[in-house]
Amino acid sequence: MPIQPLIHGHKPILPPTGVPVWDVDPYDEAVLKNPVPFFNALREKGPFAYLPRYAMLICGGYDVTREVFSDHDRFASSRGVGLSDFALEEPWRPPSIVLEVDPPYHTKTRRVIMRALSPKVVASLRTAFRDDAEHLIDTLAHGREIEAVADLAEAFPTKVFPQAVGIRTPDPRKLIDYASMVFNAIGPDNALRRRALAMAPDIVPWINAQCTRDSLTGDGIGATIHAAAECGEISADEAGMLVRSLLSAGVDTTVSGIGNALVCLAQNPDQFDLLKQDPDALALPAFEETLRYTSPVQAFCRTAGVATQVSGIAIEEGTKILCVLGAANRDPTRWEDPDRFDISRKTAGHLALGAGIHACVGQNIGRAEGQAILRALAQRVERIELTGPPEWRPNNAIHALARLPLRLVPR
Ligand code: OVM
Repeated sequence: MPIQPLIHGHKPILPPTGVPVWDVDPYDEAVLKNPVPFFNALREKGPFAYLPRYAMLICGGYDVTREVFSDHDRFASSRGVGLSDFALEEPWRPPSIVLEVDPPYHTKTRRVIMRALSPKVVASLRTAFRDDAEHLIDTLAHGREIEAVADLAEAFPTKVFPQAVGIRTPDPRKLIDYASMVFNAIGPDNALRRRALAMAPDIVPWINAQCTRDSLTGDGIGATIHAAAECGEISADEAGMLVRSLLSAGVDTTVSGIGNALVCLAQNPDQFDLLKQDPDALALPAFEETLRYTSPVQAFCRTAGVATQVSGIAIEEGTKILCVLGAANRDPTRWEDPDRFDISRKTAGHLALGAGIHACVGQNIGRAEGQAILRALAQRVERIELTGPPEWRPNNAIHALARLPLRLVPR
C-alpha cells in the first residue's frame, strides 16, 4: 500500500455535522497583520468552523476556546500545539517537556519550572527591572524619533531576561531569531515557517549550548532549575530542556507585549494620560489590558485525544483544533465594548496567558517586565507620538510589531 503523505501534518478530518466550512487562511499574511475582522467573522460562524485547506477545526468564542484550551484530559498538548500532530510526524525539535506534554509527566516538570519562576523569585528581580527600565526610558525620552521595536520592545527583555536566567554571554539577535523559529513552527508548512526554520543551523546549537549547567551563572533562574537535577527531582538533561523552554517562551512574548502596549498607548492618548496620573497603580492594569486587547500569543492548537463533544458538536479523535485566543479576548458576549482599549476594565479571565494546567508559567516575570517599562514611561514621558505607521510582523503564532516609529516627549 502506498504511504499517504501527511499534507496537513495531522489526521485530515471531515467537517462534523453542524459545523460550517470556511475557506479562510488564518495564516495569510494580511490576516496575521490585521486579525480583528477575521476574529469577528470567526465568532459569527458558531462554536466551530471547519478549515478545508487544513482539514481541521477552529474556534474563537470565549467559552468554547476556554473549554478546549484548558481541558487537558480530552485535548492533548503532547501531540503538539501547532498544526503538526507529533503522533504522526516528527517534530522540528525535541518536544518541550512542559508545553508539549500531558500529565502525569507534565506535573513533575511544571513543578520545577514553576518554583524557579515563583512570585518570590520575581520579587527579587523587581529592583533590577525597575532600574533598567528607568535607565532605558531616560536614554530614549529625548523627543526625537526612535524605532520602538528595536530600541525598546526588543532591547528591554533581551537585556533583563537572559540576565535573570543567568546566560553568561547573551546574544539578543540569536534569542529573537530562536523565538521566531519556535512560534512560526506552530503554524502550517508555509513560507513564514520555512524561512524561520532555515535559521536553525545558525541558532539551535547556540541555544542548546546556553542551557547546560556549566554555561549558566550560579545565581540565576537557570541555576535554580539545575539545582532540581542535583537533588534528583529531574535529570540533568531535563534541566537543560526546561532552560530551553525559558529561552523559547520568555523573549518574543514579552517583546510583543511591550511593543503592543506602546502602540496601544500611542493610539489612545486618553489612556496614557490616565496611566500618568498613577503610574505605580496603573502600569500593571495597562499591561494586562494590552494582553487582552492584542493577545501577543494569538492562537495555539490542541489535539482531541478521544472522541468527544463540545457545544453539541461531535469531535473525532485526532482532530486538531486551532484555539484563537485573540478572538476569545474580543468576544462581545464576554467583554463589554471589547474593541475599546480601556486600562480601567476588569481583565481577569482573559486568555492571553492561556488557562488551566498549561497557563503561562512565566506570567509573573512577564508581567513584572511589562509593568517596569510602563511605569517608567508614565513617570518620565509626557506624550507618546506616532511618527509613522506601525508595521506588523507576520508570524504564525505571535502578534507583534516589526517597526514602530515614535517620539517620546519628555515630561
Ligand atoms: C517551550 C515553550 C513554552 C511556551 C511557549 C512556547 C511555543 C514554547 O516550553 O518550549 O512557545
